[in-house]
Amino acid sequence: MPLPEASSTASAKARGLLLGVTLGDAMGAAFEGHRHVDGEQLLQQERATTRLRYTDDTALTLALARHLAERSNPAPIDEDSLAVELAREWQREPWRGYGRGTREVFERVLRGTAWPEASGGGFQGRGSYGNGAAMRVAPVALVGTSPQHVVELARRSARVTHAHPDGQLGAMPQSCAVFLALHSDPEVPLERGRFLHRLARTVNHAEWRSRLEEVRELLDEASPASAAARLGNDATAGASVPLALLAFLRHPDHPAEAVRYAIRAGGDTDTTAAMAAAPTAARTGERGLPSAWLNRLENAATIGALAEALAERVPRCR
Ligand code: F2R
Ligand code: MG
Ligand code: MG
Repeated sequence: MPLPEASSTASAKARGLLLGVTLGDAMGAAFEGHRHVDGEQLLQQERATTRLRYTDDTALTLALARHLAERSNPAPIDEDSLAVELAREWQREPWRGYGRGTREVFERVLRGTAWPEASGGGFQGRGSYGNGAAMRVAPVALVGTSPQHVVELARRSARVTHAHPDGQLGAMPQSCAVFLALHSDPEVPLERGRFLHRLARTVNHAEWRSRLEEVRELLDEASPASAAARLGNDATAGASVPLALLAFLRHPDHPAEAVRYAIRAGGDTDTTAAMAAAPTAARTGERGLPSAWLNRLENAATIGALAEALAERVPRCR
């Protein structure tokens, strides 16, 4: 699957990816924890003119993006540095709404504990299976050279805070979806069954294969509420990444619709909307994002500039 040739396309797609994550997060933040979100509530949020503020999902995505931008292939992740950089990002703006487990990991890292111990010490030594590693993983798709490479980068980026295997596994299909969408041609309809098959083959884990199979079963008809009832919509990786993938696959060429679907499903809305927007906007590029939302977004220029720095690293083909 060749990457479109023009570097302006790589730039537009990278900008779409990072700005899409941020918009999904910021649009969903107002509803995080709501059991149901009706169309009227969502419309009010869309019509508002107030600044759109993002949360921990974006803050950590940008920290990972900066980490990747400062390093070169073939080893773009240094876990010792990444753990400290993520923790410092939390320390800089702790009010962005972080998960309790991740906050505790960051406190330990900033006290000087090495990341394997800091990450492994959470949840009575089981480690976190929260969705915090999956929600921030999208930028690894910009530097990865193949699906296998991307999921390995995802696992390494995840384990500095999420020691539980499911916390790491959640980041793998999410990163792979963003990579495949980034390298897809938006002029050619996405073959959704084939897309899910590639995800399942790359992640190669029985429990996640069955989650992806459930997503396949819901591709054509499920309402957001029934999808949430079947797949889950909470702050764990296993009960949020499948819903986000479904939202993307329901609307692979329309980031705003993917975001609306994820938010209407309720629960961890900032995170599922951010994760749904990442592959969708990586596929369409920035032009797929509503300008009315972008105009309200905090730090949009800085985020766009970071995306352009990473766009230079997107491989031309694989
Ligand atoms: N934390 C929030 N939102 C609530 C507060 C927002 C409020 N508006 C505010 O401003 O304060 N959102 C963010 O957290 C989620 C990402 O979570 P992360 O980083 O993975 O954290 P954590 O705590 O490790 O895991 C999240 C939950 O998963 C469950 N869990 C994880 N591992 C577990 C284990 N081994 N055993 C049992 N439960 C486990 C827990 O319920 C954790 O709280 C995103 O939503 C982000 O937006
Ligand atoms: Mg959040
Ligand atoms: Mg959340």
